[in-house]
Amino acid sequence: MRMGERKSRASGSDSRRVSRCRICRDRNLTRVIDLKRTPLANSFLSKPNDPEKWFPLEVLYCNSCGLLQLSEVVNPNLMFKEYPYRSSSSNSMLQHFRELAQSLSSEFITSSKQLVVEVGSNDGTLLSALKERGVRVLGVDPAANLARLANARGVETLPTFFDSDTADRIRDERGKAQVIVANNVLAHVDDVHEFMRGVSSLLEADGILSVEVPYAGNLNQNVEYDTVYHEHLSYFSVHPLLRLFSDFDIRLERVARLDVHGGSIRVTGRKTNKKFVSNPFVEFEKRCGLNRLETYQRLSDRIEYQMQDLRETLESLKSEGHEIVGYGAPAKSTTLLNACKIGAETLDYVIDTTPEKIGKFTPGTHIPIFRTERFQKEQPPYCLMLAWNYEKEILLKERQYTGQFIVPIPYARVLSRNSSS
Ligand code: DWN
Repeated sequence: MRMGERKSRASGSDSRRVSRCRICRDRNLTRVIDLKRTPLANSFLSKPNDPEKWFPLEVLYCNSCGLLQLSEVVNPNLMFKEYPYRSSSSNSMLQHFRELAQSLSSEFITSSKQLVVEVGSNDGTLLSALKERGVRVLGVDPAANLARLANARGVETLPTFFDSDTADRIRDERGKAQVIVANNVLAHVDDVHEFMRGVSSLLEADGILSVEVPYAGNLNQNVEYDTVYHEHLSYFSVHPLLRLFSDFDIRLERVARLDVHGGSIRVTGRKTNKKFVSNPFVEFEKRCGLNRLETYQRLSDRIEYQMQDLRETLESLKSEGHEIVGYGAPAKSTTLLNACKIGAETLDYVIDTTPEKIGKFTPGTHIPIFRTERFQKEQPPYCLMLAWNYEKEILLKERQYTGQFIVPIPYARVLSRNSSS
């Protein structure tokens, strides 16, 4: 039992063990990362002693197609039916989606009759920007709370998971889609073949699929172990994606590296029955060793070192009597805090801007979450930047902060006062 895991253990129906690779179906899977049992990343508690479910958090490497994937698949109904994460929760992501709307509409949409469908459309941030450009849009998102937010802002959103049935219903009622967007969604999908069957069925003959996923290259390069949590079933590199796309007549045409979420890739594919060619990115990944088991076995050792280093950094500050708080309550902080065994004995509180998180307690570690204003008023001497992927935005926003930020990834750094790292 882990610290805090005094509550109900998950019942069998809440999850299943993986025995075959999600993409190539091979059984030759090797465990490369083990972050032990953790609670669900976005299961914030109303009261600190509310029951919570814990699950193993292990990453497997497929020795056949190279996909990194979790060993345990948690029932998506436990994670996505009410969802506390909003795409609009940072200026960085608002700007990111405005730019994406501009590029999608200018490059792929030639008529207001053409349809853009976003799977995992969240609160409608991207589709709202596309709609402002006169694009016909439709959202699909299983989170009832987010679908309500999107519909209230005029972005029609179906509150359901995406699969071939949903795709056929959309096609029959509204016609085929010229563009399907899936940002930070494919990594969350267990049956990716069913997902791609729906994409292929819904897309026009020359339709475009635009997918953003956290990149396994960044996970490896920056030791981003906290981006491993139960919502993220897969950790993609281009090589396995190329194979998945081609299995469903989607030719991968472009790979772009993005800074968002600790480093992501945007892969753009076009539906076609033409012959496929490999992508130069696959050669880049071979040079980086992303297609080799030993790369991720080494990553596991680097993760253990970084977690210990962070623990020691915080313990040293606490032993000197300093107060430390947390900045942001991202999903990734659930992994970081629970895997590193950092709890309320270390962080006095965490702050966040998300209405659904304020007043709640962090999963597993039960640290209270307050508004940012408390941090700005109290000016605690140290602040662990749990939302480290927004370092620049936070440092700019908190330039009046008189204390010192501690940035945990890629390694524990204590920033000097009023400085960028
Ligand atoms: O895949 C996913 C990624 C894309 O988004 C989802 N499964 C879940 C979610 O992951 P996350 O929660 O780690 O995402 P963020 O965007 O890193 O979360 C940042 C958190 O920090 C939010 O709760 C908002 C908060 N925040 C804040 O309190 N003050 C963020 C900024 C920039 C701030 O100034």
